[in-house]
Amino acid sequence: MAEHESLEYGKADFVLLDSVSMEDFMANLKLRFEKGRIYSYIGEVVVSVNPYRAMNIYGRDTIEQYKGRELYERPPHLFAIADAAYKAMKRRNKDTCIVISGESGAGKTEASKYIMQYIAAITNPNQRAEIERVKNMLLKSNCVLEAFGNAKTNRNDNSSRFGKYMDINFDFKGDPIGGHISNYLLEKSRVIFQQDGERSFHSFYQVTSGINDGADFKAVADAMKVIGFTGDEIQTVYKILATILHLGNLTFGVDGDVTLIENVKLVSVIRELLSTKEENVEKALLYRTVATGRDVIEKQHTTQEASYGRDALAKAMYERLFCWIVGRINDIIEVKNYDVKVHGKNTVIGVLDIYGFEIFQNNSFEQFCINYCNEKLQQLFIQLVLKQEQEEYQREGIPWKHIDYFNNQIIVDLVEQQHKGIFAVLDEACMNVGKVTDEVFLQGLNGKLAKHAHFTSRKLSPADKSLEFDRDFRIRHYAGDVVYSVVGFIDKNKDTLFQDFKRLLYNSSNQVLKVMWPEGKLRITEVTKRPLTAATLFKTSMISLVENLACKEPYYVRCIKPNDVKSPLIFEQERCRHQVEYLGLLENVRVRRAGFAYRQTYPRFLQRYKMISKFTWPNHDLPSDKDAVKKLLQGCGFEHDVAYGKTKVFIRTPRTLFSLEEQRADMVQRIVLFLQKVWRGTL
Ligand code: AOV
Ligand code: MG
Repeated sequence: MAEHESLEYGKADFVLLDSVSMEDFMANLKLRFEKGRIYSYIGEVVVSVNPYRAMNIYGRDTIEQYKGRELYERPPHLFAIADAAYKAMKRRNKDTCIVISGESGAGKTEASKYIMQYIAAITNPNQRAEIERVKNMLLKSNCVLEAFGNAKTNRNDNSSRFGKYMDINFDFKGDPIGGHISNYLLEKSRVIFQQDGERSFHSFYQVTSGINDGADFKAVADAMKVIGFTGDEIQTVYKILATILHLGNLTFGVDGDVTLIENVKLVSVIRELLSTKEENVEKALLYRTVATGRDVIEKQHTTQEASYGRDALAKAMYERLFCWIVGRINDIIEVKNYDVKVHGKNTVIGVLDIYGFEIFQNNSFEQFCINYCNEKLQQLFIQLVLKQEQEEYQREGIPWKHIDYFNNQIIVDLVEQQHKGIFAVLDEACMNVGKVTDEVFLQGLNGKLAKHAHFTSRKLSPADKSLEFDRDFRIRHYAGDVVYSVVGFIDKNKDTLFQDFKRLLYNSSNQVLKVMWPEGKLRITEVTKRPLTAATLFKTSMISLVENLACKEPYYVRCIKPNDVKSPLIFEQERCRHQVEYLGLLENVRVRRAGFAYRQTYPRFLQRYKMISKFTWPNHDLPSDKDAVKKLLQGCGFEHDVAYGKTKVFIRTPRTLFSLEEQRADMVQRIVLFLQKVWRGTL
């Protein structure tokens, strides 16, 4: 295990600690951070601490050091795990994924970019032009998505406000031939409202060319060109941004009982940007078409309704724009049928970079979704790393003392369970025909979740003065307590956009804009289906994300944020300890330490290694494959490092496996030479 690393930097792998207590873990983590060793391992899991300074460890020379090496041959690094995922995919034809988790600002997005850069750097040794083109587009897509999907928050200056999962497809040679991006719930409310000290999405400052953002604007426009966006498309993107900015300045007033737009000049500007008729823009902003029985009438908005409609339009246009950009990138980078024919079956490496767990002064529907997403990923980690592992030892009859951990399934259920989960209660409240308010939703929660250990509200704990009546509920998340304000939950979940706006945009003479709004084709009388709620859509997408990850071979990066002030020097002990605790890292070390790095069924193990022992080569005459494997491993002197289960042999350290591999390679070589001699008759 990276033993060449001097001990003055602490233990490179937490599994090697003399004793596994929180104190020992923290001392090692702190020492390594202070010595500039930001990466460590727990077996094959990378633990990363955000250095908050430029590190000279991502260059070409470092890449060369990791290329094709085994994990424990070099000091811990993201590159090592990227290489491991790549090797597993290439050698064993397996789909793999790299799951990056940690709270907001911990370094997930930076890690995902280094991983992609590494994969790009080690592939396509023959410099095939088509592959270089694909690689370039995959890398450039990051720049575009960050401009439109990231923003400055009080936790992170470049905070991801959407979840991103990217598959990279490889051909049989192991070269990237395409990719696919899935995006999850963009925090679109940011378009119209930001908390104190925060900003809207980077893209808006780039078009208005603020101090730092002017140069970025060019970089993003260039990246879009490289990816293959047309001139018309890029222009439309900036027209949409400008429209949204103008909508933000639009105000409504009344004259008698007529609602009107106060700054009419803006309407002309918007009309021009959207290539629609002036009166259409004005009408869509002030009236709503409603179907009453067989009649269709134009109903005038109150100023309040008009403002609501304006904001909904701004948010929807931005969200639609973002999804359209992702869709266009996918059109271009997607592996085409033709490619599959040329390159044969392909395998993928998926990289997941989502928005991290966050707690703000005021937490709303968006934080609720983001934190639920983090609960789902923690659950996946528990399932794959802590639970299944231990269950397998028990199933195989390996002596095993159960290692306890906090299972957050109870919180996942609290949110997503049918009928009584928070999402279900929210959807139910939104279905009500009568007066639907956020308070009604909170009452629903109080009724259904009164006894839940991870849920509370002022009504349920009257003594808790930190919670407001009719407004707050608190969830005990795996990563900490969060108070959510129900204000806006109903609206955000229903996510209503009047059909008049969709028609307006669909009827634009700008073809790029038109294709973003296909449902604008429908007349009000043809709109019959109630759209799915935001909560239902998000829940469904999270469940399918987890299913997708669970069927791949997972690699983990666990990111830790050392302090709240973005300092490269401060290692806040308590803050870090809390993260180590909730990420379950100590339990991870314990399971790993007591456990085994490698396992294989007896027949398959023999198939691979039988040539290294005279008892098993070419065939064994022992009563069972299990006995044969025992004999083989005894012969090699590895008895101390293995355990024999009912159907599988378990090997504790990777070094033993490595040594078996070396012996095998050696024997294969000798067998080949022997056969050559037999052929030539020179034996
Ligand atoms: P996140 O993705 O985990 O937060 P980022 O990856 O955006 O966090 O990291 C936040 C900031 O920390 C970056 O903008 C860098 O300034 C710094 N940083 C992170 N990793 C490194 C590194 N390896 N080397 C140097 N600086 C680094 V969020 O998206 O908010 O959950 O939602
Ligand atoms: Mg991020």
